[in-house]
Amino acid sequence: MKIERIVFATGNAGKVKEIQAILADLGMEVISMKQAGIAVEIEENGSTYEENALIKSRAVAACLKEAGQQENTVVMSDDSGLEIDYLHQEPGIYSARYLGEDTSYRIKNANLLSRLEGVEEALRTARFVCAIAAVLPDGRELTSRGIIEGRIGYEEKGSNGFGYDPIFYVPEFGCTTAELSEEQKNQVSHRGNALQAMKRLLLGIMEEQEH
Ligand code: ITT
Repeated sequence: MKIERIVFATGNAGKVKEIQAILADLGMEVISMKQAGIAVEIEENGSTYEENALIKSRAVAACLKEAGQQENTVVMSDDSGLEIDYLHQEPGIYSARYLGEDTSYRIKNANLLSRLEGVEEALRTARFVCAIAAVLPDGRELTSRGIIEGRIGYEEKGSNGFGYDPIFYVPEFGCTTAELSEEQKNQVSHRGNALQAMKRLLLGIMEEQEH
């Protein structure tokens, strides 16, 4: 089985940018589902990040198959979220839908900051979680997970990244993930960790097929 192309089942432009950078060293074509000409509404009704990621990858793999375009192609997707301990791991798997899918992150971030008003630093712990799911050309499925631990800051800071980055403070760096360069964020992020693990799984499988 040859793998020459990765189609990413995501409509989130912020993710696509990070994913293409993290997977660049595989030397494969990495494109979004939109770039592959696929537009499909996917209902993310799983109860875990892994389940939702598999739902997205399976849906796009089925579309590619129908279009006769699945040859040598791996479909991958990312399901991720922000878990705030003080809020009982909210917004979690509902991170994109929190306060409504079309609500700006200015409003979502301001809302979360206000829900943590007066909460002391030690209780502001949070993490970004990312599950990656892959459907291989032969139908096999793989998943991986990555995490980055941090704290919710006291105000929005930084303009890099996307989503909740301006309120996610990483103590080791002394700044938010929106203040890190894309390269720095990808080296330590939930998405970077999950994709590095997925890369190792894929390289193992490609090698296994060669012998
Ligand atoms: P797709 O399902 O099309 O991939 P989505 O944005 O709906 O895009 P998710 O359902 O996985 O994706 O929701 C993930 C949300 O979690 C995302 O929209 C952000 O709000 C948040 N999030 C995940 N990773 C993040 C990161 O690196 N920085 C900031 N926010 C992040």
